[in-house]
Amino acid sequence: MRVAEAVQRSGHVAIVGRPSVGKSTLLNALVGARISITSRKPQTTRHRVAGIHTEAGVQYVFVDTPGFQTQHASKLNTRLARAVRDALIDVDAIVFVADAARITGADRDVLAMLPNGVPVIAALNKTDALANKRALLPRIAEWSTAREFTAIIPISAERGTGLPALKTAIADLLPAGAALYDDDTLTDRDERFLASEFVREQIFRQLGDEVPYSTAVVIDAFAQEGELRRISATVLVDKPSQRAILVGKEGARMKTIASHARAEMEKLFGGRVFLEVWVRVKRGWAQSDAMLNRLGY
Ligand SMILES: Nc1nc2c(ncn2[C@@H]2O[C@H](COP(=O)(O)OP(=O)(O)O)[C@@H](O)[C@H]2O)c(=O)[nH]1
Ligand SMILES: [Mg+2]
Repeated sequence: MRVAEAVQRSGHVAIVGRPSVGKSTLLNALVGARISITSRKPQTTRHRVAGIHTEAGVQYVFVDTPGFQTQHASKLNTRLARAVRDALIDVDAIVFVADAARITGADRDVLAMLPNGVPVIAALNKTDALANKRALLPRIAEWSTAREFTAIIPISAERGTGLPALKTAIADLLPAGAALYDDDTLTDRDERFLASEFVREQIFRQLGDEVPYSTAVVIDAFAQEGELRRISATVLVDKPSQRAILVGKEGARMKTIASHARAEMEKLFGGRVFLEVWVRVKRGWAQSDAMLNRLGY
């Protein structure tokens, strides 16, 4: 554990925005570790995950949220929408993330759902992808009429641009108070949860459009033997055809998924991981309250 600096300010900061604007990438960049999974597909994030960052007398507890759901209606998505609303209760500040290149109706819908009385900072992300940086100024002007933001800050979560300015703006909004977590704690989630997320992340990254939304991951066993972690996971799918896609020809796709997930686990956990992944058909899991409870949604 690092020598504790005296924390004088601490608080919870929700990261919100429509799907795929880079909320989870931003959380990871702010924390300096990959704890929240990311992919090009909307709705990769399904759980509330807190990422904790302690620096210069300030402890930030960033809360990543699932994107507001529109497609794929199911009991699962009802629960995700509730998780987003719950994440906004009792936060000291909100970072509203939007794509610096465009403002969409979905952005405005998210903005309309934010509670009054909590200060909101707008972070205009992916500035690295802007062909013309001058396009930012009219966008900032446009956003400044959409709501009273404490600050509007252009950032690139992927490159780290603008993040010191964002942190400073957030720190100004946090109340005086002692640390809420040890200052070497990175997340409120345990390794078992993070392991299941890394498997899900690869499913989202390695597969086509539809199958990932029909999957969930259960950790059946998690044992630590010295520096080695032995992890056994099951991927639930809805139909046999999805299992075939996930497993791939002679198991090749599942092998890729498992080896990438294992590499991410080893990086975060800092020790070797032995990972086995099974695939099981469990019809209707996304509509089953009992299953959703067991999965922690
Ligand atoms: N070019 C660029 N892409 C980004 C940036 N931040 C996130 N992305 C990409 O946007 C996609 C969605 O990111 P993710 O963090 O999963 O979005 P979320 O759904 O809002 O959590 C991923 O492919 C990221 O790599 C950025 O600063 N620049
Ligand atoms: Mg996300």
